[in-house]
Amino acid sequence: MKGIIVKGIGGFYYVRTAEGAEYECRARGIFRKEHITPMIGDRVEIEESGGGRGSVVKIYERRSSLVRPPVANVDTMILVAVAAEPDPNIFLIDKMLVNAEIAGIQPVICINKSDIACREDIEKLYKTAGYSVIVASAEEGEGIDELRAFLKDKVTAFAGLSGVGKSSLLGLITNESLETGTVSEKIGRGRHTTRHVELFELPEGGYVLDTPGFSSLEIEGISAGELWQYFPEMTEAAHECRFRGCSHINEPGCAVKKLIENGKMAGSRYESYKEIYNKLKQIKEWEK
Ligand SMILES: Nc1nc2c(ncn2[C@@H]2O[C@H](COP(=O)(O)OP(=O)(O)OP(=O)(O)O)[C@@H](O)[C@H]2O)c(=O)[nH]1
Ligand SMILES: [Mg+2]
Ligand SMILES: [Zn+2]
Repeated sequence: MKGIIVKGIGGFYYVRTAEGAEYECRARGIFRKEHITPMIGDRVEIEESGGGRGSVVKIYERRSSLVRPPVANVDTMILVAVAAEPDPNIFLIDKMLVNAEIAGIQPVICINKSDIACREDIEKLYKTAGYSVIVASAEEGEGIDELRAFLKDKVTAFAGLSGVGKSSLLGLITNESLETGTVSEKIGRGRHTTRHVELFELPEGGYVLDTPGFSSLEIEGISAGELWQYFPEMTEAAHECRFRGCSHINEPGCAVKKLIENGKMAGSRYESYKEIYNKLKQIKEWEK
C-alpha cells in the first residue's frame, strides 16, 4: 500500500493511505543500516501487519527535504512573521528564505496579527525582493482565503518563530482544532506549544504541515560564492558585475551595489546577504 507519513512519534511513523486510513508503522531495519531516516512528508510503501499496524518498506525519492523544519516533499513554505509580539526577526526570515530557495521550495511571507499592528515596512521589504506577501489575522479571519489559494493540491509547510500564530492560522484553514498557546505562556513554560511536525490533509486537495517554532537556523549545503543565486532580487544584476565571480561584497564595479543605491534591493536584505556570506566563508576556511 502507498501512503504519506503524516506524523512521527517515538520511532513510530503514522502513514495515511490514499483511502484515508492511518497506520502506525515502524521502519524496516534496512533503513537504519543505510542511515536513512523516514521524514514527515515522505511518500512510502507499507506492508500491513494487522490491527492498524504495519512497516515502512520503501521510501520514494524526495522532491525536496528540509532540516528545519524536518520535512520532505514540501512545495510551498509559508513563513509566518508578526506585526507585534514576538518581534519579527528579519535576519531569521532572510535565512529561512534562502533555506527554502536552496531546497527548491516556493516561499511565501505571511504577516499575521494584523488586528494588533500593521507593518507595511515589512510587507514592502519582501514585495520589493519579489516575494508574495499575505497580510493576515487569525483573530479576524483576514487573509485566510488568500492563503488557501496557495495550498490547493500542494504540500505546504507553515514555519516561523514560536508564537507567531502558525497553529491558529492552520486551525482556520483546516478546521482542525490545533493546540495554541499565548506568547506569555510559551515564555513561562519555556517551550513551544506545537512540539511535533504534523501533516493535515485538506478537503480541497493537498496537505499542510504545522511545525514547532524555531529561532536559529544555519545555512548549509552551498558555498559563499553561490549565495547570490538565492536572493532573487540580486540574480539579474549579479551577471552585470565588472568581475566574474564577484562576491558582491567589496569589488569595484559591482552591479549589486547599484541596486541598493537605486532602492531595488533593501539595505537590510544586503546586510543579511553579507552576514550569511561571511558565515559560509568561515565554514569553508575551517574545512580546509
Ligand atoms: N491578536 C492576535 N492574536 C493571535 C493571532 N494569531 C494567533 N494569535 C495568538 O498568538 C498566540 C500564539 O499562537 P499559536 O497559534 O499557538 O502560535 P504558533 O506559531 O503555533 O506557536 P508554536 O506552536 O509555539 O510554534 C495565541 O495566543 C493566539 O491566540 C492574530 O491574528 N491576532
Ligand atoms: Mg503551533
Ligand atoms: Zn557584484
